Amino acid sequence: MMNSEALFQRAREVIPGGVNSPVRAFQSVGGHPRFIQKAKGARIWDVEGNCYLDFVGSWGPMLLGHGDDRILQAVTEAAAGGLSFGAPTEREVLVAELMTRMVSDLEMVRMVNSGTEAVMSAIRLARGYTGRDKVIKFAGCYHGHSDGMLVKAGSGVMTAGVPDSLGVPAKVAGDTLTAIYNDLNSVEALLQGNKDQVAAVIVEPVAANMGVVPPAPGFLQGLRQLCDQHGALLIFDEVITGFRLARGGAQEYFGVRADLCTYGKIIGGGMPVGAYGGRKEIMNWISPAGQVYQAGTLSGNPVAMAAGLCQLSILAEDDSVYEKTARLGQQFTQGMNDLIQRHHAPLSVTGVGSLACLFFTPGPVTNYEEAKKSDTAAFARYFNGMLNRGFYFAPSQFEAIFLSAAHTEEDIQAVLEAADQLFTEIF
Ligand code: KE4
Repeated sequence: MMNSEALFQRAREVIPGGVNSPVRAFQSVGGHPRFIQKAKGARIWDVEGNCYLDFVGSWGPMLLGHGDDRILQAVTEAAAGGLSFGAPTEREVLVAELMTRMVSDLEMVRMVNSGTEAVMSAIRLARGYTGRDKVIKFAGCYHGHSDGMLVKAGSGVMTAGVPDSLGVPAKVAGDTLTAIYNDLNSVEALLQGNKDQVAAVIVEPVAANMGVVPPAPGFLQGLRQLCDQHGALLIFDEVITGFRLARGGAQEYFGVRADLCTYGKIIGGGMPVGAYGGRKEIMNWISPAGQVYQAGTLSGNPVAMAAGLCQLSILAEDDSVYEKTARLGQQFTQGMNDLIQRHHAPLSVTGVGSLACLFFTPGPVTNYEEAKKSDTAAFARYFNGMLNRGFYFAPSQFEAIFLSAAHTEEDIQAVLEAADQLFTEIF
């Protein structure tokens, strides 16, 4: 098998930028992406056979770790019965029933094939339900690549330094209003200035696409109140936080109810699955029950549903996953804080549960503008130093560290020791 560099050369001839998703391309950290051959537990192996402790976890789906034998068996058994029928199956019902049992207030869900589709559909539903056109999002939050969401977006858009994408018509972008994360006044000003025109406020309950930026105390509760006052729906984009922060996601973790939630990643167990859901009186506006259209050839795909059903069934029963990953998150953030102090390093660390981020700015980082102060060149040196030591982090400052139940305290200790060495070199 060719090595990563040669494969990347070949890939760039036939795939834009050599990757099927921009942030994978290592553009902001230099060098070439590692082409991965296999993964198991908390580890991945590249095509040269190098082993890495993985802190990306496929950007969130791998809460149980890679290649969980129970999920592999579920997928294998499902595949033996055929890959796709384009007709309803029992498994889709089982997944929807399980999700609505795990998340209180979630009464009905529709399966789609990605987080982007889930968000795009939830926004169309909010517009159809309210009869309003405008949507408020937050600078630095990323909600997938549907046109209206590529306005001051985070993740790969932020990494590329292109806050808005070409190809999005001004009249479409014009219906997307941008507020400041953790700033309720900026939301209220937009709602007041667009009276009775805002269909929804969409928020990452923990922003994890500008690095990890936790909601300030009262921020999410404040959004709930503002949406109630102005007749807008509150959409929690839980593509990352859903079933990760808690069984009931961010709604349970923070005790704030959203009107609609979007999901992805974990609910597919590594297979392409997204979903959106909420109260029946809203969801029944979705075709064919209602007049808001949305469809998909592979939605509820039986093999993907088997993977999602298996992972969610494990999470529904096993409290230790949440206890352990939260404890590992604490160990990481506490250990990093100690190192930052000891090295007098101009860094700050954030974390919520099994999500964390090391910002290359002294912080505090509470929003997009503050996150953008990060020294991305220093981050690149850290990233490559870690990669060369066998630790695989997201190749961008503006992403998250994803911990899994397959990581151990020894793994976290090893990362902290490597960071200690690197900080000595860098600072
Ligand atoms: P997908 O269409 O990539 O499945 O989901 C889009 C999406 C929606 N909402 C949130 C909060 C998300 O984080 C995402 C996707 N997350 C990125 C990681 N920052 C996916 C990685 C990538 O784009 O390659």
